Amino acid sequence: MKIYEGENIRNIALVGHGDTGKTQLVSALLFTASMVNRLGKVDDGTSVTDFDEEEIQRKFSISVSLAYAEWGKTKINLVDTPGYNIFMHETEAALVAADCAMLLVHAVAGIEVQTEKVWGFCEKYGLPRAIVINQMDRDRASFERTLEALRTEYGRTVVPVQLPIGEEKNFSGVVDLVRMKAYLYDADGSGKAKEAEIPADLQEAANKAHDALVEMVAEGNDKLMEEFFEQGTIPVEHLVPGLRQEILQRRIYPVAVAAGVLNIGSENLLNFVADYMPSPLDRREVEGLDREGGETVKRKIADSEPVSAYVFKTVADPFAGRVSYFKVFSGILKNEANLTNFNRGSSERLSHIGIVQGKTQAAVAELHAGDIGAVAKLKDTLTGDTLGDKSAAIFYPKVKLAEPAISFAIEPKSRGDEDKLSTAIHRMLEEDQLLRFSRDPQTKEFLLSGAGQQHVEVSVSKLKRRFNIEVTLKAPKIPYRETIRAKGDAQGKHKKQTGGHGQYGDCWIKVEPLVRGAGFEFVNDIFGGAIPRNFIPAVEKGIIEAAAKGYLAGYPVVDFRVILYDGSYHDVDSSEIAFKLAGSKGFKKCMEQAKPCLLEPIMNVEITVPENYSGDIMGNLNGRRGRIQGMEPKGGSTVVKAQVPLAEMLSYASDLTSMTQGRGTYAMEMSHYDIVPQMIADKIVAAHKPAAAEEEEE
Ligand SMILES: Nc1nc2c(ncn2[C@@H]2O[C@H](COP(=O)(O)OP(=O)(O)OP(=O)(O)O)[C@@H](O)[C@H]2O)c(=O)[nH]1
Ligand SMILES: [Mg+2]
Repeated sequence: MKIYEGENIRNIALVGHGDTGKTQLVSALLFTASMVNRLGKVDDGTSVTDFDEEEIQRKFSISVSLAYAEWGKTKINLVDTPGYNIFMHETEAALVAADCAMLLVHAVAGIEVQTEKVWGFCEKYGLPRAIVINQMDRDRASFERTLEALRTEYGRTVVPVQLPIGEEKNFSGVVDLVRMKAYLYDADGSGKAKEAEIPADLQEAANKAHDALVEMVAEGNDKLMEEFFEQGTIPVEHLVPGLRQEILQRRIYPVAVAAGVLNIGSENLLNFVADYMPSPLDRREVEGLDREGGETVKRKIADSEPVSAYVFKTVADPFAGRVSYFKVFSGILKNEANLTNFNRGSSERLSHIGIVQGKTQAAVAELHAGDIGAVAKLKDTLTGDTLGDKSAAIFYPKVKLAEPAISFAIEPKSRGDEDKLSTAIHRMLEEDQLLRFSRDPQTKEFLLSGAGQQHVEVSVSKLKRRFNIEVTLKAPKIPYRETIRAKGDAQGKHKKQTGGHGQYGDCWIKVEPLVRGAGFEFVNDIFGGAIPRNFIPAVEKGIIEAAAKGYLAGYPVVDFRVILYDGSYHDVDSSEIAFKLAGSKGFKKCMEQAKPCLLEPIMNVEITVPENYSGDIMGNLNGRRGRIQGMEPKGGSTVVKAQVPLAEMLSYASDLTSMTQGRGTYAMEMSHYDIVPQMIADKIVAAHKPAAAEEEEE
């Protein structure tokens, strides 16, 4: 395997809405560059980067995959990312490894919800980007309409560098607007093009587009502007570096065209990436911290610096074990290197470093600053860790992702699988940063949480396929709470005098409501030793324990204050346990007076949908006891904000998918508890009554 220097490397992430053809285009580019010996197809399950069984079956990308194309003296590292809303956390986490992006836009559908989302990611991470209007061969594909939409949304710096030759079924090649040449593609999908003169019927449009491009490049560069004024144009040898510079500085977003399935445009795209897109060295430096939570320091992206690498992804392979994908930010990483994991203070040996081509890896002797690689079997390195030369510690920032929006209760199908389940799930958690596994302290259920229903389902499917563990998924129990709406005042007395040693504890307590979220407060208002000081914590403990068990339906009682103000004791018979029981009894008696009620968790929900669905979405939310908080347009979409009870949201993902044909996206966040409407509360209480009754009285 050839060794590449940073300036000859391109790290480009393919991003875009689901189904725009990213995975297909990667396979086309790889075939064109002779990296693989056939044109892989997503539809046949033979693409290079959707190799996971789950992806082949579902025909969309679930996780980020890597590939590389050797093109002339350049190695182009291709990062294929998912465009499906619930897997966008994968996409975001991998963008750290990219230095630029290829944003795919569907030639029929135009700008879609996730187009906006990934545009936002590119802004956030400062990535120069090229836009590819893809699937130009489809019925109703339109370059002009799509370009117009892009310019309306992202401004006049969105400038074509190519024009399509033909559209829909006549799409057969591209015009390169820099060199003013036409490239006609073979119909056999080889991805190879023949250079030709620009077709006569496109000449005028090409001239106009060329001039517009030249002007745009000149606008950002005084020297080129002068040249442009003097000569009325800019010669190609100046236009190429000028355009490259403008792209790098994000003053121009070039637009190209392609059809991945037919492999049209691939050669031009590979050339474009090699000639115009930035190398990792163009960033010059990268920021990190000198220690966790410490000061910001900068590291030059150069071979001459001490070696450092950031792990941006971990794959749990049932055979190879843990595989870590990393980017070398500085220095030269040699095979067999011993590096320090700064985050964990441990040392790691990187045996058999390699570069990744879909599901396979090729060994390399070394990787230079800016390159991307992989290594298996690191001891304790996980995603987000920095490895490097012991003498030059640096901590690259971890990517902060959104929190899971939905949880399901899971249970292994066969009883003996509990231990196996937890081991397997922990390997999957290493791989998927948004997946969470926890045990609800209240309901005792095991919970698997993710970005959406399908995310959790895919994880369950992986558990079965990779680790041979079958689980059942259930909607989780909703973590209701109980509270009080009025004051209460009562005595709790525990007295037993049966033979020998008796038990005696006696307290008078008041309860009163507190504001939402206040939790529990205990006030000791005992004067004159009515209860000896050493027994007071026992009273409090008795109340806390009783409150945790709930009064109405077995959910913890929250947001109330207890004031212990009187009591009595017995010199011999009083004990901690007696006062605990007294506290618990006092609390229950107070509850009788305090108008107890149920509280339910309310989520803040933000839903982004194509404009024409917003009416349906609002109607549906109203039906779910939702309160609409606001609605605003964003691109061609509408963002609806609402507060909706969690209980009503469990089945929402699938509803939303069917309402919007899979194009919707939403985020949820638990925001507060509010009182459950009486009718629903009655049902919940009724459902819990028998269980609650059993526990009564000690
Ligand atoms: N007609 C036509 N179909 C295409 C083209 N590119 C991709 N497709 C089809 O569009 C569908 C989606 O392609 P993918 O490559 O999986 O799209 P993606 O952008 O990777 O989708 P996600 O992984 O879900 O984000 C598949 O059925 C492809 O065969 C194209 O250029 N022309
Ligand atoms: Mg894909």
